Amino acid sequence: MNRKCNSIFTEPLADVDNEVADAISREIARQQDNLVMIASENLVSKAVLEAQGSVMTNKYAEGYPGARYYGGCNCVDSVEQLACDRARQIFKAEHVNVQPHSGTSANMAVFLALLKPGDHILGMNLSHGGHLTHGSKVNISGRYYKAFSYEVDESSFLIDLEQVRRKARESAPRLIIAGASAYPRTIDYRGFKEIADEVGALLLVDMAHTAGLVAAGVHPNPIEVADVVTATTHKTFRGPRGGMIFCREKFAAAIDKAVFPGLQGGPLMHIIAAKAVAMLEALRPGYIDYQKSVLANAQVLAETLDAHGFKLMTGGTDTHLVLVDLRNKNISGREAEQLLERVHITVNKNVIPYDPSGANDPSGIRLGTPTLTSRGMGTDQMRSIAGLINETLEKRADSVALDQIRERVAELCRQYPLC
Ligand code: DSN
Repeated sequence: MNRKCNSIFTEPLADVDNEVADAISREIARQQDNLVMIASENLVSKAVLEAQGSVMTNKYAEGYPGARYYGGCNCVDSVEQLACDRARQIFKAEHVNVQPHSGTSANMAVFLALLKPGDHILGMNLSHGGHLTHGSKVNISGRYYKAFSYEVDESSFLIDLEQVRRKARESAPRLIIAGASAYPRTIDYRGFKEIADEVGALLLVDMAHTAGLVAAGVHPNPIEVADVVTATTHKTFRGPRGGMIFCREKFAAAIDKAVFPGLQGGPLMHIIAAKAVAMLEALRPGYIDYQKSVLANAQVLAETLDAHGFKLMTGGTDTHLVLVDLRNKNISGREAEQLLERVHITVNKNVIPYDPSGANDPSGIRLGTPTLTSRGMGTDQMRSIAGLINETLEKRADSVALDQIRERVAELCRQYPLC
C-alpha cells in the first residue's frame, strides 16, 4: 500500500507561516527596488540558494569527511570534500577548513588554535578600518587576549608599516593580524610577514572582504605569505553566508581541532553544500570578468564622487569599497544613511580614521560595488549613481526632488532586475 507523504514535506511556506512568507516577499522586493551598496553584501545565484535550502540541513556530521561521529554521512562527506578541493584549487592553499559558521567564528578558531589566553595580539584599530575580532575591547579578542593596535597615517590614511613594526617591537605579539573591513587599499602582506618574522610572531590575514577578488586573481593572494588566512564566503566571493580558514599544512591539525571540537559542534552541511557550489561558480571563466567589473565599478564610483567634491579616505580605492568623509558636505554618516535610504540607496554609516564623532553618528559612509555588479551594472551606472548620491545630499531639504531621485533609482533597478 502506498502511504501518502506527510504534509509537512509538501505544504508551501505561505500556507504554513504567512508572516515569515510575507517578510521574505518584502525582502525580495526591497532587494529588487534598492541600490544596495553595503560593501560586505552580495547576491547569490539560484544554484547557491537551492543548495542552501536543501535537505542537507537535516544532517548531523560532527567531525570531518571520512571521520564523523554519526552514521549516514556519505553524501555530506561528498559536498564537504568538493568544497575543500575546490577551495584549495582556487586559492592555491595547502589546507582549508570550510566549517566556520562565519568570519568571526573563523577568527576565533585561529585564536584558539594558535594562542593562549593573555597572549599579545596586534591588529588594526577598529575605528581605522579593522574588525571587531581583531582585538576590540568589546569583543572576546580584546578580552581574552592582550590586544594592541596599529593606526593608519594621519594624513595619507594609509597603513604605515613603520608604525606597525614599531608597535610590533613594543608589544611583542604572538599574532599579528592584517586585514580590514573598511580600508580601501591593497595591504602589503609581504611587509606584514617580514615584521611578523622579525618579532617572532605568526601572521593571520583576514581577507573576509577581498576573498572574491583574490579568487579571481585580481588582488594579491595572502595565502602565499601568511601563516593562516581567514575569509568569508558571502561578501565579494558571492557565496552563502559563512567562513573558511586556509593554512599551511603544519597548522592544519591545530586549526581543524579548534573549529571542531574546540569551538563548534555540528557543521552546517546545507551551507557547506552551497559553499561548494559557490566555489564551482568561482572556477567558471565569467567569474574573473565579474570581479574585474567590481573593481572597475569601484574606481569609477570613487572618481565620480571625487569630481562631485566628496572627500575619499586615501583618495580612492584599489578594491570593491570606498570610504567617504562627509564633513565637507555638512552631514553626518547617520543622516546620510537615512537620507539615501529615503531614495532607496542602501549604504552604511561608518567611522573614518581619527573621527571626531562616535560610532553611532560617525562622519563617514562606506560604499561597495559587489551587489550592483552582480545585477549587471557597469561604469555608466556607477557614474549615474554617484550623481544621484550627490543630488540627494545637496537637495536634502527638497522632498519633491527626493521623490524624483527615488523614481530615477526605481527606473535603474527595473533595468537591472534580480531575476
Ligand atoms: N559586518 C561586516 C562588514 O560589514 O564589513 C564585517 O564583519
